[in-house]
Amino acid sequence: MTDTALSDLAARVASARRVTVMTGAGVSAASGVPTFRGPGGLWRHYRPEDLATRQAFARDPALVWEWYAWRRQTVAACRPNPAHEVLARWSRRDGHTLIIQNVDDLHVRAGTRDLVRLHGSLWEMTCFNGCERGTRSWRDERVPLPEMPPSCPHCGGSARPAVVWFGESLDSADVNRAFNATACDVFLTVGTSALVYPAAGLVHQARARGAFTAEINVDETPASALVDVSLRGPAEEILPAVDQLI
Ligand code: BV8
Repeated sequence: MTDTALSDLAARVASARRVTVMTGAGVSAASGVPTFRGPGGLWRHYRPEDLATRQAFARDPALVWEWYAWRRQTVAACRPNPAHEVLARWSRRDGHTLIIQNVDDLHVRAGTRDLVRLHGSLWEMTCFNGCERGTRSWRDERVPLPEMPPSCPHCGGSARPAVVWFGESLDSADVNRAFNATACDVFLTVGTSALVYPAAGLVHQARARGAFTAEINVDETPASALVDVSLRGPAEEILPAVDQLI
């Protein structure tokens, strides 16, 4: 990664009226949260896509809840890192939008404003049966959970994590906000493998709408060849470096 690429991105962010950033699991890696596809991404021998589905939960809610309890326990011991902190500061500027795929809420804990949370939160629950009052999510940050698997306080049925599972549609309001944010001057993706849709489609839309597009990732991704500049390195180092130059 050349200094020119770094200063070029900083100059673009500094002069932009509208900046949209989208993050993935890589932004929380330095905080100790396992990514999905990196080392430690596999829980026992299950692929996340095998557990994060309605079918998997219906088949074995105790197993799926054990996985989510493990992730809550892991994240509870983690703190936002410098990447989260830079993006929290940027979120206070006019014209900045942060779109996140992560469900660990570390961006929230870093004090980020107005973020678009596409895939929900590990710390919220809804009723799996969709009972009337249990459709609205409730927050539960207890680690460990006193009751496993947890039940819906309204109908006594199973509670589920308020996350978007594979095969489930995202909240249309979040998708609209994310789509509207692709009308920007700079669209920056940070720490995402750009494999999960519809999130992975946003950089394409931003490019089609004339935005300068950039990527920060330790590895190459399917988006690397598409974006105007791809900065190879850890987000917790590159974002503070860009921020310094603004
Ligand atoms: C849907 C919540 C409508 C749950 C998550 C089009 C084409 C192909 C497939 C589809 C398509 N449209 C829909 C699909 C199906 C599916 C999909 O995309 N499948 C993929 C796997 C091919 N999408 C869906 O099902 C979506 N729903 O489309 O509904 C519909 C309905 C029915 C039928 C059709 C359509 C729902 C998607 C949301 C799923 N829920 N999370 C939970 O967490 O338990 S997704 C979950 O995985 C995360 O939230 C995140 O989004 C994704 C993981 O991706 P990343 O965050 O990028 O993490 P990953 O580990 O992969 O990569 C980390 C990256 O960081 C790496 O590149 C690494 O190099 C880098 N890195 C590591 N360390 C660092 C770093 N970079 C910088 N610094 C570091 N230090």
